[in-house]
Order: sequence, then C-alpha cells, then structure tokens
Amino acid sequence: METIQHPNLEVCVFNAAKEGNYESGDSYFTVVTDDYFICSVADGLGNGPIARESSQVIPQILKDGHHETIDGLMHRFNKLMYQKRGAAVAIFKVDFKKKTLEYSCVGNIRFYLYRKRTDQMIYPLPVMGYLSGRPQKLRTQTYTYEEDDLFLIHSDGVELRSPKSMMRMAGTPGRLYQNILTTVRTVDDATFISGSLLK
Ligand SMILES: [Mn+2]
Repeated sequence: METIQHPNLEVCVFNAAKEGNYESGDSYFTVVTDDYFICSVADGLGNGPIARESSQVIPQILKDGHHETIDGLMHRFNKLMYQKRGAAVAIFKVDFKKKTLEYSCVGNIRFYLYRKRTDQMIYPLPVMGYLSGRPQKLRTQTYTYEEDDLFLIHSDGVELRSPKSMMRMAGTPGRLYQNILTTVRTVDDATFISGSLLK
C-alpha cells in the first residue's frame, strides 16, 4: 500500500497486475501541493505492455502539467492516445482553498464521494467510451466537499456490490482499503484509491 499523509488529506493506493501478468495495464498518478490534490486513474485497453503504453500517458503528462485545467489535461491525455490502443481515464482535482472537487471521466472508472455527515453519496457519471485520440466530448463536474468526506476511485478490476455501505462502514481510508482488498480478485488489473478530505 502506498499512502499519502498531508494536512488536507489522507490517501491509500492499491495497484496490481492481473494474475500471470508482469505489468499492470492500469496506471495512476497523484500530485499534492499546498493548494490542491490531483489524482488520476487510467485503465489501458488490451493487456500487459500494450495496455500500459496507453495508460502511462497519464503520469507522463501530469508530472509537469498538473497546474493545467482538468479539461486541458484530459485533452492532452487524449491527444497522446493517437496510434495507441486507448484507455479509460478519470481525473479529479481537490482545491483546498475553494473546497471544491472537480471530476472528469471517459470510460469505465468509478468514483464516489461519500459525505459522512449527511450519509450522502455523490457519483459523477462518466462519458461512455474511452480516450482514443479522436475528438472527445467531456463532462467535467464540480462539487463542493466538506471536512471528513471520503472518496474512492477504482478501475473495473475492482467490483463492489455496495460502495455506499462499504464507505459508511469503513469510515476511514485505511479501513476502506483493507475492506476492499478482501474483495479484489486477480482476473483483471486492479487499482483503487481511497481517501479522506480532512480540511
Ligand atoms: Mn480493467
């Protein structure tokens, strides 16, 4: 487990290749600064190195480009998919000052924001399909968050029957991580990131 401890958030990350594969076709990348947290998960189409070639576009761009807008970043990811297999990609940015969470997704990556105080769940809808290098419509949405909200993002190698009750029961990213871990099978590459927004 990789973890991030920061005054504004606490994050746990899981990433594994499917059984028999050396490399995961999923990639993820996180950036945390004094002002914001950016997190992206990508699931490359196909298998092994071919899948990884597409999903690795995400860390490549985010390393130096994380100050750019979410839509700008998604379009840059998309352009780099040209002549690759393509990937499902989700990205979100937590702005610690504005107390907002901006989310965009194309394809089969799931994201949940769970508000403990009101027992409410926010699940932004993705744009169907995947980033392929062709012109891409985006549906980027902005939410406000509250102290102690929990989030979860995962690729389709993780299947959860009831994410809301899991998040409610776990309460912390560490426990959510442990609980999800027991459900992960090795039939696909699997990535999940649990986190808590502390202030
Ligand atoms: Mn997958």
